[in-house]
Amino acid sequence: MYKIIETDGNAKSAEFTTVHGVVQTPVFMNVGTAAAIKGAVATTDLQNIKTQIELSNTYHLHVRPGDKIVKQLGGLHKFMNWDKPILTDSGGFQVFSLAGLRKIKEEGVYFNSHVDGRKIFMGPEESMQIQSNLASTIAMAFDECPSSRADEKYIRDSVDRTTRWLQRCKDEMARLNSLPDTINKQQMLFAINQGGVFNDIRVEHAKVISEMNLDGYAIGGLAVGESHEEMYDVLEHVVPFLPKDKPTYLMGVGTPANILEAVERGVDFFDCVYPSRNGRHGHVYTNKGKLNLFNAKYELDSKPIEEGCGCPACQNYSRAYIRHLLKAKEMLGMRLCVLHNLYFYNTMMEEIREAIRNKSFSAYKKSKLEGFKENDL
Ligand code: PRF
Ligand code: ZN
Repeated sequence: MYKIIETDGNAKSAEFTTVHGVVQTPVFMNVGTAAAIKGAVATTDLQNIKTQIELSNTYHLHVRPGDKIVKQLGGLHKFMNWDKPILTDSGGFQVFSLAGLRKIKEEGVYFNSHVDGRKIFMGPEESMQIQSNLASTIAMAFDECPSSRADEKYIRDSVDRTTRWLQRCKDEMARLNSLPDTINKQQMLFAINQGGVFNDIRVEHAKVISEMNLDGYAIGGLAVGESHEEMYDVLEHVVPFLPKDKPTYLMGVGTPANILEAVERGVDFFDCVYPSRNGRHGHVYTNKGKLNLFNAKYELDSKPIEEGCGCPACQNYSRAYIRHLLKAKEMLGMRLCVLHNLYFYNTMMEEIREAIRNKSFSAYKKSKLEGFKENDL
């Protein structure tokens, strides 16, 4: 159930109710690709960094340890010891970005595992079966994310196939949710809008999938090489054609600035590896832009990463100490940076929700963007 609490222009703040609890939107999903947030962050840490919902990947968990093993162990929630919502991406995008040789056919995709090279086939039914075994809260439809360099004809054919795959995902999910030994019989399914930067294809596709009554609607195929302006333009065109009474999810985006721009255009859900990946490289977010803790100027800096930050790193340790840990290749250095960065993103989302609920989003966005300019890597 998706209940809008307040709107401010096209920005909206809502409550999305799932079997694993309520998600306050806009929300940033914390990425745990292989059932772990990279940087030695445990699910028991997440309550201290305001995480509402975690994201894992169908493809990775199918390859290792295997979704059937996860099912035997009671599903992903039990496996990871995380009882709040989990969204699983369908595998489509990961197959296209990771796997070696691959062949796309009407029935699905043939490819080689990035772990051991073995041949794997994944189509809409297989993706739904794997996600049902994982028993995530929200499953994503199996889609094709075409390259940003693909031509219009390729994109049109690909989007039509993604629509046919969506119907097959829906049918298979309904069948799986009715089976007695399915762990989460209330698993939800989100559709994915594609169409590259061709607004007419995007809008046409949005209209078709909106009629298909899914639990939520994602916008895929963005942040794959097009400019930020092109991405914002697609959002302005396509969001108005997605159902207003369902959540909207912009996949794989992005920087804090990207998120602010997309919220302003009506997006509710986000996910991105930036906060964890940057944290592992000692790059930390602050309200005055990103800092590189490897920089010599932090050698004697006894301040926290950000003054006033409530995260486990800033509450206890200095920039100088974390810089030392990073330089000494102590795992704790990465871990503290990742905890801070996720806390930063999750806190920004909290502020965004508050700003929308106070009808002051554009002032909030302006001041936030102004601050980021001060210091950027
Ligand atoms: N499709 C799927 N997952 C995704 C994407 C997509 O297009 C993207 C694109 N930014 C990120 N993750 N299934
Ligand atoms: Zn902090």
